This record gives sequence, C-alpha cells and structure tokens, in this order.
Amino acid sequence: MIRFEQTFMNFLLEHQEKHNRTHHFLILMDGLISAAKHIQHYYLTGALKGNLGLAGNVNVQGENVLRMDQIAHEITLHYLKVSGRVIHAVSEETEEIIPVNPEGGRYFIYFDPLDGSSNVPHGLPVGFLFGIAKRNLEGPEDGHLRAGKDYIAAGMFVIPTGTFTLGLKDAGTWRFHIDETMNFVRPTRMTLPEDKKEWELSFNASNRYTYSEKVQKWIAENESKYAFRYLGALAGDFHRVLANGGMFMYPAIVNHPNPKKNRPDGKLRLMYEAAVVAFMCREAGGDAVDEAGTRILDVQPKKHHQRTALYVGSKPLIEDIGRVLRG
Ligand code: AFP
Repeated sequence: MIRFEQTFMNFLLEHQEKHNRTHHFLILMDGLISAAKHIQHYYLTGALKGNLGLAGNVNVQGENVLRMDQIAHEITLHYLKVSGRVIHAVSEETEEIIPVNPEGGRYFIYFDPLDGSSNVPHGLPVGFLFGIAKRNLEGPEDGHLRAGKDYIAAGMFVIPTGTFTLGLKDAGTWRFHIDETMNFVRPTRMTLPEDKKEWELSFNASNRYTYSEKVQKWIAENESKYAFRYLGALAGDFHRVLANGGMFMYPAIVNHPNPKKNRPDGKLRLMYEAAVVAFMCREAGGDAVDEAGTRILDVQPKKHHQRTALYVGSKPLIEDIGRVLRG
C-alpha cells in the first residue's frame, strides 16, 4: 500500500479557507518553497561545482561573502519578485531595503537565505529564515519596521536536510518533511515538550566566560541538568530545541578579554533571526527574551539590520533566565 501524505500547499489552502483568507499568502509561500528547493539544489551540489567557497568580496557588515550567500539571495529575490506579493524585502545580504513591488505588493518580508556560514564549507546544515508582516490595508502606510508580534508568519528551512517549519499567527507551528517528489508533506504540529528529560541547552560554549556575570552564574547552576548541543546555525539548533525542549541562547558578549570584541547588543539579527524563531517558539508554547529580559516579539526594531541577544525555548527556562536578566 502506498502511504499518501498531505502536502504543505494543501494544508495551507485548507488553513486559508477555514479562516476566510485570501490566496495571496499561498502564492507568496509557493515562491518561498520554490526558492528553498532551488537553494537546496545548489547547496547539495555545491562541493562538486565549487560553490561552497568565498565570493571574493565583503558585505556591509564586514563579513566575507560566500558564493552560496550570493546564490541564495539571488534565487530568493527572483521568486519574491515573481510572486508579485511583496512590497519590500529586507535581506541579510544587502544594506538597503529592496523595493520588490511597492505598489501592488501586500507583504513585507525579512529574510536570511543562508544563515550559519561556518557550516557552508563543510556542506553542513544552514538555515533559510524568514518573517512576514502584512501591509496596513486600511490605515496609512506604516513602513516596514515591524516588531515580531506583528508578523503574520515566520519560518525556516534547514538546508539541505529537507525540513521546513512554519509558525502561523494564532494557529501553531508546523513541521514538514520533503518527500521523493520534492513536496513538503505531513504537517506535524510542534509543541514544546513539558517533560524536562529531553531538554537541551544550546550556546557557543567557547564564549561562556565573555557573558555577563549573572548569565555565567545561571549557566553554572543549570548546565548539568540538561544535555548540551551546538551546531552553530540558528535554524538547526532551534530545530532541535523546538522538538526536544530546552533553550538556545546567544547572550550579549560583555567580558571579552579583547574589549573590541565585545558585542553588548548581541550578535543575532532581530528581524530575520531572533524574531523569526521567537515567533515559531511562541506558537509552539514557548517564549523568547533579549538581554534586558524583554520579550523579543515586543521589541520594536529601530533599524532593519538591528542586532540582539537571544534566549529562546521552553517557557519555564525563559521565565527563569528572564528574571535573572531583569534582576
Ligand atoms: P554566521 O552566518 O556568521 O555563521 O552566523 C550564524 C549565526 O547568526 C546563527 O545562525 C548562529 O546561531 C550563530 O550566528 C553562531 O555564531 P557563533 O559562530 O559565534 O557561534
């Protein structure tokens, strides 16, 4: 007997119809799925085709650009344009906001098409993360700088593992797997497990003595209770936390022996990294805070490439670290 699975598109169509929504979001999601599959193709063949190395230039954030960064960005923009549904895009790869369809578009999108660059030369998992907000259809135009709580959806592909996770506003976080026909199938609702047995902590352990004293103290008091896992690509690390429970954190760096290397504002980007996983986490019953203990989804971005510290995962852990951070 053949086992037939519900496809992502069928799932989303049902969802939109159930909530009396238009098909515009479906068309945008179709574009993002096509982009992810196209990027995955380049990534899988990257070692053989010489695409896993440097592109030879430096981006606005002073980081070496990888050939795959450029490929992923170009592919994503192509599909966003073709969808006709995007007003402006904010990409990790460009300093400026990209006008895609300012007149006819309906959504703002914030994305990093290839996050986790240290994994790229090895062909190991990277993330394609995105958050989506909707144009203000009634009132005056209110710009593209939206807090995570105003996103309508946020998701991530873990490339090249063939997994896709999507958080839908007030409708849960869902995981899909790619099948032999390259469809994402089998919607599985993600709920952070309450059972602490499987919980994991995930952070860059080599940075631990550069964190604030209170965060170091929290780690010392809690680390032995949980397993420790770290991949170095947010999408992959968060993928595990969402399934097993626990906490991913990238705290502010404030005690680096070389003060120039301190990152008091954190490393991760608010709009297309932290808010994206915070949104999925909230829809799965979890939470996320920044270094001040403020909920990530409440932080109003002042600029589109804004950085933040991030603590995301199971609610009891986020409440606990939140108290420490605010204290
Ligand atoms: P890169 O793309 O610069 O490697 O950054 C990836 C990332 O933003 C996020 O995906 C990881 O969780 C985190 O940074 C890893 O940072 P470290 O290499 O400092 O651990």
